[in-house]
Amino acid sequence: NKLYFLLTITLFGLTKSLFAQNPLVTHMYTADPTARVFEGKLYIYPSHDIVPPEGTEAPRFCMPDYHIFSLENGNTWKDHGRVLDQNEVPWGEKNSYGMWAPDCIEKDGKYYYYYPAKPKNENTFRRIGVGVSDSPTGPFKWEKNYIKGVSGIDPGLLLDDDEKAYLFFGGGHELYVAPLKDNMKEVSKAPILVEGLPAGYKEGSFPFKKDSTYYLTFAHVFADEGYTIGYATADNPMGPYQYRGKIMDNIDNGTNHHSVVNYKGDWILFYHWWDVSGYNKLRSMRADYMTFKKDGSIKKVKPTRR
Ligand code: FUB
Repeated sequence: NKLYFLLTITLFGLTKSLFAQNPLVTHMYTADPTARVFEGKLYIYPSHDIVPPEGTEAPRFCMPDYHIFSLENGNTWKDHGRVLDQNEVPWGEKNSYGMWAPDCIEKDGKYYYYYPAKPKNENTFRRIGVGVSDSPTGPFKWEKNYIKGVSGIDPGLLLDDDEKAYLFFGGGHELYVAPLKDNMKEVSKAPILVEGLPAGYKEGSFPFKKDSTYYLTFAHVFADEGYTIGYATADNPMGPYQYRGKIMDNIDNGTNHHSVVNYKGDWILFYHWWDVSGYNKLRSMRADYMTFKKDGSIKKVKPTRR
């Protein structure tokens, strides 16, 4: 019995230490990690920060492409390589280094990857494109045009229990939501402003459902504190939402795009910081466990320091 107890404690400790290794990868800079569990396997769809190539006029963030990661053997993050380059976006402006936070969702055995990019021949900040694949790691077949009627950044996808999908997007202090058609490539209704978010809502949104409550997490900026992660809940995916508080205090990171998943029964918050580079435009993805209280509220997450 004593041996069994010791073994259980050890295994529990090992499992719990998976994400204590922060940042998750160090061979490249990764930001805005959207984590997803597909068929029991954990994937991350982050964006990619780089040092601006010589001669490139540095945009605010220098982001040329996307990679996909999966967790292998419970402890190794496999880089599946470049899944989309900025110059392969059919409707995108070349060399704009504007491949910001993406998301990926599965419906009926197909994987849909959503990403923002700067459109060509248009004075619009970002449009959102989509690609489809039979595998969570691609290759994806990229749609020739961006999603009509949608203009913004930070696509966040929700697939409800009734198989209806919703696209959240925005940035610039406003978040919008639109239901998607069954083809997952078009909105079925014009986007509406998400109601009930607090003053200081900044960007990003990660929608998910738990116990019939819809949760939205987002970057929330306080005048005296800077970027934090906040959350709101609703009875309906389209809102109105009610602000519930902070999940993470400011960690002096400049931005805090993140996601939440339930992996093997544990809730995990994926976020980024710049602990490798020392510069907040060269970020590194991280993860820490997150817990819910009985009333559905979320306990604040303290980032693991190495
Ligand atoms: O990484 C580029 C942008 O910064 C993201 O789209 C925002 O959410 C913020 O993290």
